[in-house]
Amino acid sequence: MSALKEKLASQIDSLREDAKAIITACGDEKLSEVKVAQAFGGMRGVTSLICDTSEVSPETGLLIRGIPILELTNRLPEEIFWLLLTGETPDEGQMRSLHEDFISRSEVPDYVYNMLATFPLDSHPMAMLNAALLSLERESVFRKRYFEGMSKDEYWEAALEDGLNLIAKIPAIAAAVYRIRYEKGGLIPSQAKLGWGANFARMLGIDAPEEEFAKFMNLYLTLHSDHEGGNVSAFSCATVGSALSDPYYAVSAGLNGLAGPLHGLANQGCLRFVQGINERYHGVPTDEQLVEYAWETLNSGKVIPGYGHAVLRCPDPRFIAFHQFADKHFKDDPLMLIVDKIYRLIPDVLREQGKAKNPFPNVDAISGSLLYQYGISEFRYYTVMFAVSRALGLVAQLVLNRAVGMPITRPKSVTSAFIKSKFSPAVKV
Ligand code: CMX
Repeated sequence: MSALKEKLASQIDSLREDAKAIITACGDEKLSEVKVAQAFGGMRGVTSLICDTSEVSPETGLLIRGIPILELTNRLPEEIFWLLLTGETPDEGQMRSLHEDFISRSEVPDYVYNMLATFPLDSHPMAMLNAALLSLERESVFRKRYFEGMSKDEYWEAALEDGLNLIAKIPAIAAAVYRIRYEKGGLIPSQAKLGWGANFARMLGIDAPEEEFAKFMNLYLTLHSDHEGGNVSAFSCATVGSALSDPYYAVSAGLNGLAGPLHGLANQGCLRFVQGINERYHGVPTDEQLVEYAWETLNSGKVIPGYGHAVLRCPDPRFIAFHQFADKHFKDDPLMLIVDKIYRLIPDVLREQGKAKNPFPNVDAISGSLLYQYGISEFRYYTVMFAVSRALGLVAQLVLNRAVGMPITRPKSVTSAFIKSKFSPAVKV
């Protein structure tokens, strides 16, 4: 048994007992109420989910198992995965075991690459990634064991098997998407012993200083790994997984949500925004010019990409971590100077406009501009990198949900006619 499975196996009973004890002790307590406006408003502010891997504090941002993300920026993504799943940081032996486990599972079957090669070259890289993950579903241990009659107590083990296989393979698949979609030449063979993030960085074949780019990639993969349970990707993955669709279906569903411009795709929108400013003003604009540009954007009905957040009410610490990295490596680059200026000036513009509840940057305000520094100019690919990282959180949440026996997600809906007749009988239905 791998060290991770052993660790989880030792925790499962108490996880289940805890969940039962909580429901017995306070199952009737209210977490929140739902107003009509919230039912029409994407359930914003409705507290109704359990997620133990991470939480997003509106005032301070992401905490992974209670640890602020800014204290984890020197950790490898594999360590973060262990932490997300078990609530503990792995020791050296446990890390070695996880590393070896990923190496042993990393080979991607040829049919996945063959299928990717048949995609028309105007396909979206996120569609290619998700199609590849779905094609791997034929390998699902969860589905096979479910139909062999696996007991409910074993769901987590089978979900972990699929999840580990998926995580071990996703860097090579994502790198293949990049090289095939953008005609970068042959695939670069995996060297899984380099580590999950460094191997991904290498397989992309980017012309950048290898050690620095690997370091950046590890930071990137750590920062995007998880963001509690209610964001579109996590919630979609949990919902599909709750039907006992296997992890390939569930993770793919989550990553499809990540492809939306209001979620993961905002990173490419933000880089376009920064480049638009650079082009318009032939470099870094004056403060007045930047404010003018922001107002033009807002007045034309567009959002400022990379700013605002459904939960956060502070500068995203993931933005801060990237900002510190940029400061060290790309301090005088014009795009980074613009990113910096936007950070200084845009919050006041958004405050003055008075719509966005959070005028501060989220992680997408800078991540695309950093990728661009390393010569990755294919905007549409950026979300694929986000997806590689987010797979860690999605799998961790999925395994824990199966471990505690979370039932199928099924909130109740009502019709708008019901709402009118119940709360506003004067309004004609
Ligand atoms: N620029 C302009 N207007 C903004 C804005 C921004 N960056 N952020 C929010 N608003 C507007 C909303 O569009 C909304 O306007 P309407 O009332 O006209 O519909 C109003 O402010 C209130 O929105 P909110 O409650 O503050 O924000 P939401 O929870 O509805 O939406 C988010 C959150 C992220 C979708 C929104 O801030 C946004 O569109 N930001 C730009 C896109 C972005 O950066 N997305 C990445 C988010 C990170 C992630 O989850 O991946």
